[in-house]
Amino acid sequence: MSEQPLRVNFMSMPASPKVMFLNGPNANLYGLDRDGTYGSESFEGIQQSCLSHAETLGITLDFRQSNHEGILIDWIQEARLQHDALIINAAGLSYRSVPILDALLAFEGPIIEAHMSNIWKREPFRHHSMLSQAATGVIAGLGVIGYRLALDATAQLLTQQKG
Ligand code: DHK
Repeated sequence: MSEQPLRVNFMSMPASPKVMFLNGPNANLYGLDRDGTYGSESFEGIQQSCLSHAETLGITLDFRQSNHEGILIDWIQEARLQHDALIINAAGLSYRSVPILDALLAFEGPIIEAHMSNIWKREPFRHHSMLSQAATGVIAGLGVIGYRLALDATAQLLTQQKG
């Protein structure tokens, strides 16, 4: 079976939609443990890959990382006013942060929750993300491929929303 190319109708997307991609605690350490759960690619490499993929989709991407819950909440509130969609990997905060959930619930555009690892294959405390309740969709277990898929999904959701 031949692979279907991704079709995004750029005509019906907002002119260069703005997407915020938030990364939570310890994401800056990705790649340091080559045999680890998150693969060998550095955080900077992952960021670069997402930025170039976003460019091919016509998306203006704001890719950020913080180890601090309050900063992530401030950024989600900023996105509420300035961005069309949100992609978030809140890392360990996914399982316990009511304030991040509340901030996400106040965001009106599409939200994709992304995890590098398959959280359901790991320890039980990672099996329930509180944030999924606010997410349009969840992608997990595909590493940086999942991040690019999150961008593809966001582009398509924004197209549908417009059309
Ligand atoms: C990243 C983390 O840092 C963990 O705390 C989460 C998530 C999983 C990920 O798979 O990207 O449990």
